Amino acid sequence: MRRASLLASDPPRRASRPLLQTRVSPAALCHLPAGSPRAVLAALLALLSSLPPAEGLHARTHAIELRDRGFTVIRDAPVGKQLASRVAGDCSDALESYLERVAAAGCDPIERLYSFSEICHRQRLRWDIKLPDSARWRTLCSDAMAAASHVIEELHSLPVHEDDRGLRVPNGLLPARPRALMAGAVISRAGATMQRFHADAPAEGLHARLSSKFPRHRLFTIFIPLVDIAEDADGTQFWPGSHLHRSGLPRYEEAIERSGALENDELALSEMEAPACPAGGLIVYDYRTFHRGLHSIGRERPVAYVLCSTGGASVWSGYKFPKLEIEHAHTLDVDLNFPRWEELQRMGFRL
Ligand SMILES: O=C(O)CCC(=O)C(=O)O
Repeated sequence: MRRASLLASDPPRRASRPLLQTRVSPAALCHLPAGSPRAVLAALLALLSSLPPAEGLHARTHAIELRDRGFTVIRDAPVGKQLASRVAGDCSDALESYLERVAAAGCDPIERLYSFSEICHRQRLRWDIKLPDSARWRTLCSDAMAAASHVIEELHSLPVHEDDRGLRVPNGLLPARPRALMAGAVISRAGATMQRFHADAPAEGLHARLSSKFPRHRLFTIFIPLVDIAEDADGTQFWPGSHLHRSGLPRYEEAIERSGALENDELALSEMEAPACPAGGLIVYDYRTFHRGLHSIGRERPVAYVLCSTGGASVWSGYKFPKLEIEHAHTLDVDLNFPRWEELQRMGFRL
């Protein structure tokens, strides 16, 4: 189902930051003395300099979407296609080299589940990797952070959503400026199946509970698709509004009661959205929002990500990637530590 009500909550009370008061009225230009090119030039320059930056123009709209729906797509982010496509190449190379090293350590890189400090394989043909440091990678991450930060800071200047209110903690006490915690890339290859729906921060967990009390205590993931994503194709699917403290959990529980799993629930499925996003655009989502990676359409799909926090929220140091390096895998019992997918399925695990 497409978006029902885009901006359901209160309109923001204050004007968006980039809307400058110094705007020169084009009508004023008509009153400049004739034959005064300097004055015309000065007025034109003033007019141009008063225009808000492109991302600023949209910051409030994205902030309201992120607040109310749990995700927003910034299609005109400054990351750009060229940088995205180069980093896509870097992802491919890094993945290939990790897979060779995993195989050399005695672990089948496709048919087994494993987690190392460089690469995790939590679903067949979908990997989460750390990118080797490079100027390109740093630029991509910092451009993405800069664009997303406008939106996130704007979000913290808005009234809190009705369904997300907890303690009335004065908003000024915790930092509203996002802090990057970690970065990596999720790469799915031809043959990857649909992920299960998941929230990175489950509703009963510590992060969600603290978020419900402190409006600035938030984690956000910034996804940067590195190839063009079409709507309802092989991108990420989100459940709008599922992050909200008061209404998200009851909606989830009702779906489970009706159908046993979100994946089987017609009503929930009809509400899901898998937005289009060009390579180098951004999808920013609240960590509590339910989502899943869709099945592959026969290509490699890398998506870079930056995890960031506001209000002092954090994740533990071994989060996602454990300390164990690929090279040390051979010291472990492979069957015990890195089970085969087929074995896990036989044992009843839903992957
Ligand atoms: O593949 C995607 O689009 C989403 C990946 C994801 O959510 C995950 O790996 O947890």
